[in-house]
Amino acid sequence: MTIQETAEKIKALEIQGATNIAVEAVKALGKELRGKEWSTSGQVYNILKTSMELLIGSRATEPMMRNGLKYIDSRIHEATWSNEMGFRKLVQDAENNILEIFTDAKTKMVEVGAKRIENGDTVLTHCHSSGVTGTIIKAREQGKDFKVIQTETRPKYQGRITARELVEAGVDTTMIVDSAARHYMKEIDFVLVGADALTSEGNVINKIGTSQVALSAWEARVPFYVVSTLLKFDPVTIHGAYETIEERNTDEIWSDPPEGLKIRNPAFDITRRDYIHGLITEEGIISPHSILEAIHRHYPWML
Ligand code: RUB
Repeated sequence: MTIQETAEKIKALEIQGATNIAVEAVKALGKELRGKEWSTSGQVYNILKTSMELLIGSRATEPMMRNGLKYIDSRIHEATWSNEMGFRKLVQDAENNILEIFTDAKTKMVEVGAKRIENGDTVLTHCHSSGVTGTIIKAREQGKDFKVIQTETRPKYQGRITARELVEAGVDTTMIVDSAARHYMKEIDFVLVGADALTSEGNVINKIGTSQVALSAWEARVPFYVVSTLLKFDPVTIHGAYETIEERNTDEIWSDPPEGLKIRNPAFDITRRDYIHGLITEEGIISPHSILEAIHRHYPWML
């Protein structure tokens, strides 16, 4: 896929979920850099800059994509190369390395998360997170018998992707409308949701509605876990910047509304760390308060 095709698919949610977005963006950047004609390093930096801008602009709230692309960017800026072959190898190595970092982190995180699920549990999830479905499917593969309740996730119904994956894996799965989450909370042992962004304060940004689920879980004393690799951390939040919350086209909510009606369609919301029992990460289950130390330990290149 070209950079343009990848950016369009990301924008249209044909590629969705922070991890899938980051993986496809990294692959598209690698392909573009390896395939383009250039004769000076200045041209290379230009191709790099415009390609990154196009991908990053496709969704505003995706630090894992930005971290992955910046990893390749800094490897290119740090290195010297004398010919096209040397440059292609440099790009291929950087791409392979970051994809390996993504895969290793996710594999470890899923192992940790799967241990948390026990026979007889009922788990609630919201939207579609490959980290959450990976964790649930791993627990199922380990022979555990449990139930999942999952939201349909308006307006784009990503809950259907979750439903398909879980049913295919033989998980006992029940779909509910988003507004029924509070109603079922008394049946839930714990909540598992994914993350698009982790901030320096330990707050989590995920699909719109996540913070309502967190509040109802907190009120009902149900543990609320976020399944996220530390690669979702947004370094600019250390310096005071707020994570941008993407606002999407209102057609997704109502394509022929009455004239004069205002519609808002934020894609994500912020769940404060106070409502989060733990972050299930590649390092283990950690408190949201300790995110910065964990980043220093694992990914100093991100800072
Ligand atoms: C998806 C979403 C997911 C996170 C984490 O929103 O909120 O929970 O992206 O996904 P959208 P993963 O459908 O708008 O992209 O665990 O796969 O990284």
